[in-house]
Amino acid sequence: MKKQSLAIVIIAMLCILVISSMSSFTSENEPVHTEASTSGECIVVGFSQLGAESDWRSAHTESIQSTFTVENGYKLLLEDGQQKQANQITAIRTFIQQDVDYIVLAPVTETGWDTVLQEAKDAGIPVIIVDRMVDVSDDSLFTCWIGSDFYLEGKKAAEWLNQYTIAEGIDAKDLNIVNIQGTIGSSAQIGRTRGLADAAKLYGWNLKAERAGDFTQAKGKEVMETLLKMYYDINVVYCENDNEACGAIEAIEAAGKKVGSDIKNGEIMVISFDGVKEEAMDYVRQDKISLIAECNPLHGPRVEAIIKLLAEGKEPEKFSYIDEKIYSSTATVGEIMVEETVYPVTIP
Ligand code: GYE
Repeated sequence: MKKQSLAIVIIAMLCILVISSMSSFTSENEPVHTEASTSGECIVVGFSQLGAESDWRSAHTESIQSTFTVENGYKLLLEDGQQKQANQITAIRTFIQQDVDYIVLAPVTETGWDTVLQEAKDAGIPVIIVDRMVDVSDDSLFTCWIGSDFYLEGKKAAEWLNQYTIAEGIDAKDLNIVNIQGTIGSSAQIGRTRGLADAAKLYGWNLKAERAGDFTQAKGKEVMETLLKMYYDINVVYCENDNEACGAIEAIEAAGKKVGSDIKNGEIMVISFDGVKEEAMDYVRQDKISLIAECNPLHGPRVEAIIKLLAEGKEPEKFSYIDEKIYSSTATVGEIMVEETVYPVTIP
């Protein structure tokens, strides 16, 4: 008898808790999809990561994992897309079936997301896009996006090169550049490739080749080996991430050539992106990489802040860009100006 009445009291208290949390929810604008959270359980987040191609990607995954922990009140469902959009689409459909509270998507390429994002929208599940962008006909298919301005990163790298050549008295037409690109069709590739191509056209640099290196060290090395055989006069290698840069350096050194900023004395200059891989930052300290335009992978806390806003019924910014630095091995250029903003050069 005693046990029975205790059980009734506990059930009653639980009901009061659930009802009060539900009413605080419906009092705001549009209630977001948070069934699990309103019943006092963990918030369920489905994260479709595109793969594990680089050190940047590992740091990105780690940032999400260490934010959405059970201790912080979350249940994280993580799916690795292994560079295939089809896998990511399957993951999103599984998250919808599982009725998660939020979907976080790091898309491998920009196009081809309309249908599956419509499905998530129809299911009333907010989708937060991180890192690369999606190119969809209707922006209401996702809640918001957070990441880097990849075109700006490319412009910063190119403007630094322009200032460097001016300071060193190197003629624009003597620059023979090859670009080892990232995953073709990804925002990071599109923006960084454009940043260089625009500058090459504007300043009259020879952009000898653009080849996909898939953001991996192995492919960066392989592509560089091929390019060195095709062009004898390369003096700048623009790598669209640090893993490719490390691979390219292996290839250059194996071919008996020297990497470094001293183009006038025959060194091959390496320019890169990210600044996450320790080996690459060491290469900047050794002047094996001359410039890295930073790309910040620590999205976990930023995504959590967005989820908290949504849970309060508030609207996050549709697009949030992260501020980023440039790192160089040389103090030749003290600062650069891009889009009316001054970026000081950081020497690590
Ligand atoms: O630069 C690269 C990674 O999309 C910003 O993807 C990201 C890029 C990053 O593999 O290292």
